[in-house]
Parts: sequence; C-alpha cells; structure tokens
Amino acid sequence: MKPSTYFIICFCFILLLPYVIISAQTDKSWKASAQIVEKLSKENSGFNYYEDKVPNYTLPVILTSKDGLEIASSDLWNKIRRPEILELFRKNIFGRVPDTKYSETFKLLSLDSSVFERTATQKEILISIESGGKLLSFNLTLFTPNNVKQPVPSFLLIDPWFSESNTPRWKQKGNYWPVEEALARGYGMAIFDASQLDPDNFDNFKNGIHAILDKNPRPDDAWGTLAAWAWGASRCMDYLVTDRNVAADKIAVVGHSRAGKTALWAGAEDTRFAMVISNESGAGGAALARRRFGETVARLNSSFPHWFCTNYNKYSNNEIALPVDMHMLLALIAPRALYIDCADEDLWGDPHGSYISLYNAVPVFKLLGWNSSIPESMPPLNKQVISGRVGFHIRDGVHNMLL
Ligand code: GTR
Repeated sequence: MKPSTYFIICFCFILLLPYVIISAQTDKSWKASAQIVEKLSKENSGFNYYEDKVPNYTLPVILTSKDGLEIASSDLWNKIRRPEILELFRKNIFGRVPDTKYSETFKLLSLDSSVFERTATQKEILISIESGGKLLSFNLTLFTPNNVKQPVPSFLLIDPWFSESNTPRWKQKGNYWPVEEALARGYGMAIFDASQLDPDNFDNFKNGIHAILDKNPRPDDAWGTLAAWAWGASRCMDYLVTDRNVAADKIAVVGHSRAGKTALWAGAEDTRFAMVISNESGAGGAALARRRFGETVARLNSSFPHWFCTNYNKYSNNEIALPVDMHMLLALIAPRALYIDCADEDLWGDPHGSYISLYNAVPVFKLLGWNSSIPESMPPLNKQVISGRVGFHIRDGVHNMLL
C-alpha cells in the first residue's frame, strides 16, 4: 500500500471514529446515567437509585394457580388465573369498588362542530351518578374529526390535574395531550376530569364518589382514589360506547404518572378498553415493587394515603410479602394492547423495573395467542420496541408526558 493511501485510510477512520462510538453507544441497552443516579441519591437519600443495591427477589409465578395448577391454555387463564390475580390486586393494592346500587345519566352540555378551524367537533358531556339521594357529576370532553364518516378509534385521557388551574394541563403544554395531531390522523380524543370524581387529597374518603357509594365502616380492601378514577374511566367508557362517532371496540385508556397507575388498573378491571397506555407510572404502576428502586410502597402509603386500599399498608417495607408484583397487573391487560413508556431522568419511577415487569408479563400475551417477544435487556434510549401486542420506549428527559 502506498503511504498516501495508508494516510487517507487512517484519516477517514479518525474522522469516522466519533460516529462509530456514538452509534455503538446508542445501540446499547439503556442504563441510568451515573450522574443522575448520584444526584438523585444525594437529593433523596432514603431511596435507592443504584442497580447493584436492588435486593435479590423472586417474582410470584404468573402461570400457576394458587392451587398449583399449571395455566397452559387461554381457557384456564380466563376462568381461573386471571380472576385470581385480579382479586389479589383488589384485595391488597387498589381496593374493591363497593356494590352499592347507583344510576348513571349522560347530558350533552354543548356540541360545537367547528373547532380547530372547522376540522373537528367538540362535545362536553356531563356524567352524573346518583345513589341514595346523593349526586355526583363530572365532565367528559370529546373531540372527533369531521372528515371521517365512520366511527373513529379513540384515546381517553385520565386527567387528575384538570382543575388545578384555570387552564387544564393538557391545554397548557401543547404536546401533553396532542388533540389536534391525533384528530388530523383520524383519531378521537377524550379527556375526563378525574379530580371532580375524587379530589386528589386525603380526607378519610369523605369527598368525591366515596361520599356517594362507600359503605360504613369502610373495609380494609375498600377502593382508594386511584380505583375511583379507574372506575370513572369506565363510566366515561359507558358514554363513549354510545357515541356514534366513536369506534366502541377501539378505545384506549391513557394516563401519566399517578394516572398511569390508574390507566393500568382501569384496563385490568374493564376489558372493554382495547388498549392501555401507561406513561411513567412507576411504583404502584408498571414498576416492580420488590426491586425497591426509587419510590417504594412505604413512600406511596405515607405520601398518598388515599391512593390505594388500607391493606396496601401491610406491604410498606415488606414488598416480599405481596402475593403479586406489578408484572401481574400488566398481564391482566392481555390479550389487549399494552404500551409502557418511561423517561431517562425519571429514576424515581424505575424505568428498568418497569421493563422487567413488562418482560415478565409477556408469557401471558403469548399464551393468549399473541406472538409478543421482547428482548430481556432494555432497548436503547429513544428506541421503541413493539412486538405483538406490547410496546415500550424510554425517551430522554424528565418526568412528563411528551411526544
Ligand atoms: C409523585 C409520586 C409518583 C407519581 C407522581 C405523579 O409525587 O411519588 O408516584 O405518581 O407523583 O403523579 O406525578
């Protein structure tokens, strides 16, 4: 080789080296940044952000019933194991909806078929629940595109922050709930004000829907606020299936953070939801409790004593005693579609624990006929993994719902 050719090859190699290194890095499975781990550990010293300090744990087995029966068919899953797991989540985590009788009505408060430059219709619906002479009403907003004549697949956002300011969160941040973009692609977009259904504060369950439906005394497995919001999503579903512009069998329930936990529970309790999208749901959501990474069961129970049922307190600093872990909550969504997303800087919500949880739920999707197969290690940052009916991504940035 001539020295000049040799020189040119070396020169090109040196020029390309940064790209080779960057692409090798971006193709690597996601790992928490050491700086963020250190920063969060300092700011929040009582919590673990180090992967090597995650305790050893064994996950409860999904595909064996409590009587030791191997669950090897969709029939056994649907008849035996799914109801067992659902019941364990009701009893120990989210709580049970009381069987108090109630009546439900929908009132169309307004209809404007010329929103977003006449491309869409906005309906405001008031959903009212009446029981024993007590009444509670909450609002559902629905946008549907004008140029699509057939019923449209739609997304329902559970929004607990709706009434926090005069401008709801989804309106403040253009991409938190991208109504116009979704409409342009032919989807319907609905939002309901979860705080009207049950305010997000602890008052010993005297307010919201608890004041209408709860029995006294409240049992230790009585529903908490997240279960109340999930129940509210189902009441919105009761309306949406009657709206001729919405495709009743193609409705996704969506939530961020505390509402991401709620969306998972709504999808578990109500199989009419065709899809669940749970954004940065963390502890009490997609993330495995036994990992004790970031937020823990104890922290959830002390900071938000109204979110879960009283029995959940038994598992504060005692996750190992939980008869379930959160991979089983994800499995309750199968065979419907499930999408989990996380954020790189949101270690409080344990992205890795959320992925392991999804990975361990996949056998149920497979059993139910969906060839969902995701790698054991997490995808790289900003790279989506979708297989069969499950999907996951971790994006760069902080805790928020962003495109
Ligand atoms: C945090 C809580 C998380 C998450 C978040 C949110 O304070 O610790 O579990 O739900 O709030 O909802 O934004």
